[in-house]
Amino acid sequence: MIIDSLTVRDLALPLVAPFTTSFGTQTRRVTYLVHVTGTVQTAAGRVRTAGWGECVSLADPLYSSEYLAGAREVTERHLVPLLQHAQREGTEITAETVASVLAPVVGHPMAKAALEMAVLDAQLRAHGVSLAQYFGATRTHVPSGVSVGIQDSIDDLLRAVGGYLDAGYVRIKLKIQPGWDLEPVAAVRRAFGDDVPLQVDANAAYTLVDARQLRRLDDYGLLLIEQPLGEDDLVQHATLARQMSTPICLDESIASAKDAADAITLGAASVINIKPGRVGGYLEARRIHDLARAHGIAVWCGGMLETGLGRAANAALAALDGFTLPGDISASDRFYTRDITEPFVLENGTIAVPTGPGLGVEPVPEMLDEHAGLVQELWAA
Ligand code: SMG
Ligand code: MG
Repeated sequence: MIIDSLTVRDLALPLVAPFTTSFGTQTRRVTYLVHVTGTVQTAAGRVRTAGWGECVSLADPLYSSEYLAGAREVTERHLVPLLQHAQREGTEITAETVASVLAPVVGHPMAKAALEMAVLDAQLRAHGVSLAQYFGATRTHVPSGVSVGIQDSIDDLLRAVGGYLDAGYVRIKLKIQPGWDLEPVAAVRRAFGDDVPLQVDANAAYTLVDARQLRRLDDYGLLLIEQPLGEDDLVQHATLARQMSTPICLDESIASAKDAADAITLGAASVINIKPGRVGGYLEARRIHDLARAHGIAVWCGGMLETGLGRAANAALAALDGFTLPGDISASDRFYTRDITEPFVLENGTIAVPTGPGLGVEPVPEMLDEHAGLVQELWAA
């Protein structure tokens, strides 16, 4: 496309309830949205178009080294200028070229992914193609799992899990940390039985010294344990994988298709959580899906408390065949009283994959007025 404007807007949405993980508690989702406008050459001629992106970075560098103010800053000072320079020099900015144009900047995958998402949305809207079609995904609905934060008590946990099961979620993920692992898992199994698809996520809260404790989780028939050890601990994850029968799934450790290849080669993961923001965008996410599939490694789509924009894109990605496990793609009301798009709702334990062009959803202007900051122009027409 030929970009003629790019703006960002800060956004802050309150969560329906605090969400606690091993690294901290979120009470609201703060992020920024990217909006890009321009023209695209199509079979029908040159058409005007626009697209939305959403940054999945969290406010503080606790889940990843990337954090929101840094992502916003690198976008303004480095990434958008790279796109402008490339366009001036005659490189067409498309979803397929964004990553290589931005490659000189080291790191900052979430900031890069937000830009790529906006360009991809704009490009597909111009061509009248949905994101799911673009990926080659055929499923119309994706199974919906829910991530349950660390609670103040086992009673609170059982109430939360019971509510989600009643709502129809088809898989439960419990956040764990040292001191909150075996007991909550055992309590959920006791209360809801052995047939509930159940998995845990430690967000890197353990070390290999804890191997004996982690191995005790093998008694509970978990689908997987997600990111027990540190982000950089691929070799140690491989060691742990040989010591326990619960499949190891990596989240924070996988920042690219190359990381996924390394993890598979080392035996550090038998399942991969794919988060497009964490790996620099939906195109790299798609490559990880393809790579994992070729190796017989299961993947599922993770979540970063996305608004309806990111939720729409994640649903489209998860509609690909290789996503064989339910993702963290819950209904909008799991986190938000009111989403910034039309809400995603649970239908028989699934989320419908949008069918409209691009993301297939758009922010409701009234919600932006209420929850977004001023429009900041990073690339003026
Ligand atoms: O969007 O449903 C969601 C959140 C899922 O647990 C979730 N995400 O490590 O997988 C993860 C976490 C990262 C964000 S925690 C604030
Ligand atoms: Mg995780």
